Amino acid sequence: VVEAFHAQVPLIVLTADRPPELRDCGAGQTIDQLKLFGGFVRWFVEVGTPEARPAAERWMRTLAARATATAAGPPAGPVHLNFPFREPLVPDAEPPFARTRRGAWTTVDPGMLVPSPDVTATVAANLAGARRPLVVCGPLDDPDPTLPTAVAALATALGAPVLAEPASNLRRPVLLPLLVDAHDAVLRVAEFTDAHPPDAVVRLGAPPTSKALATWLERHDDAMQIVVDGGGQWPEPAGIATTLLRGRPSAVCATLATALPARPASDWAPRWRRAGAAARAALTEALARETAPFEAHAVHDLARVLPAETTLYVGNSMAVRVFDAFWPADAPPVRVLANRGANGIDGFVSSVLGAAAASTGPVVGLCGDLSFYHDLNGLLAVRRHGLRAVLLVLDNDGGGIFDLLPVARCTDVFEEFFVTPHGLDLRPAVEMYGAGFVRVTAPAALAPAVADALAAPRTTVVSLGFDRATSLAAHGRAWAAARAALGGRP
Ligand SMILES: Cc1ncc(C[n+]2csc(CCOP(=O)(O)OP(=O)(O)O)c2C)c(N)n1
Ligand SMILES: [Mg+2]
Repeated sequence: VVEAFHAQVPLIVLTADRPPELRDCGAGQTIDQLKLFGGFVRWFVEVGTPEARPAAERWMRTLAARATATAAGPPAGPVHLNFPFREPLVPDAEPPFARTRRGAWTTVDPGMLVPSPDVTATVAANLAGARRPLVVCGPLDDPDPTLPTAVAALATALGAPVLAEPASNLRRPVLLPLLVDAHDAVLRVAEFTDAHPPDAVVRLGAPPTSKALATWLERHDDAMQIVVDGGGQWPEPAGIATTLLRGRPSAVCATLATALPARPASDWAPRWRRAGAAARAALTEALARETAPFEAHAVHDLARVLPAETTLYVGNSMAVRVFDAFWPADAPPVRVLANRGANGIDGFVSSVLGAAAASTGPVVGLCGDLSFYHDLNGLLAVRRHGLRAVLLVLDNDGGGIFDLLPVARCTDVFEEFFVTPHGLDLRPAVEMYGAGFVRVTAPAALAPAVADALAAPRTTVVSLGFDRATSLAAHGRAWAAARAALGGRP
């Protein structure tokens, strides 16, 4: 519910409850469910005990229509309906009355949020003066098919390079000529970033996954920072936005693009793109030199073997960061999903299998071992609903991400309370649920294992076993290679 609230996923939560007279008086299996999810729902309704009256049915059906419309947004999100029931908790033999009115009781038009013409005109006039503009796209799962073209039109009109992370779902062919590859690696090189300060940034989607990008944008709070928001949210934890433009993102981008005057050719965007290409080539070479596996091998291999129609669900912690840093711009345009609202590591297996239930193409999940373990029970859906997915588990026996934090120096408590290694062999648990299990410990064996899993008739878990210390050192070598390629000091 929390993730759905933050990620603007329409969700209707129906909870069954005791009737009012059994609440708060020692009755078993009864807790206070009123507004149980606090501020994490768009709407809460205590529905009341059912009544066999035509007016009650009208209310129930109107409620269904309204709850659906509220969950659909904008902004989309969870709606919680609490249904108290009295015993005997079984339906009457015959419905009390039958209606002929079918389908949705009330159809709701949410209207369309369009940018105000005078504000976009002002913003466009200000942007017209920008010499060093950027377009930044954070995690976004916007089904609007016109969005990539609109973003491309805006970036072209601005002369701006596009820093679109793979989870923005905007790395579509129309945007590839404008895209900066490996922007996370580029932004780790101070010699480059110091020489390329932006004076205007247009941002779409959730805040960037790359910490290097997020902190660098934060440092430039003197630049015009325009945040485009389609859903009545405030996707701006850094507090640097100069303007928040609300409206359908494609409409906002297209309107701005049209309002911008032609501008002289500049080397600004090509310089970013050349840096990105050099960084990418250096990362790929660095990866090829590693003989022991680490997370980046998994990302690199998925980019090679996944068909374009794949849904790739990326878990939190290192998975989403390494995916962001190592997924190449020319990878297949898979649909990327990630729980980037609350960034929880919980519920991941269920999230992936839920996507598998709703997808026609292959579904692949990429996550850490603790994330996988946290929702092991979610694997029951494989059997129960006959679902097929590939889960690639980055198994470093604990939370590898904490090696990157200052707490890693606190060696007395670090392993036990932060890394929390479990030492488990996941195979028997996975096999208990009827899924296949493959363990890989050499980089060369990974791509064939994933390809086999994609072709297998059942859900398969591919576990990449590697060492946290190896990963840390390999990451260091990869960033050093990218830095050298961009002329940074070692
Ligand atoms: C529900 C939840 N609990 C705790 C956290 C804090 N947390 C963030 S990353 C992480 C470790 C994840 O370990 P793993 O899935 O193995 O990924 P790795 O860091 O090893 O790549 C934890 C506990 C969280 N994000 N969500
Ligand atoms: Mg781990």
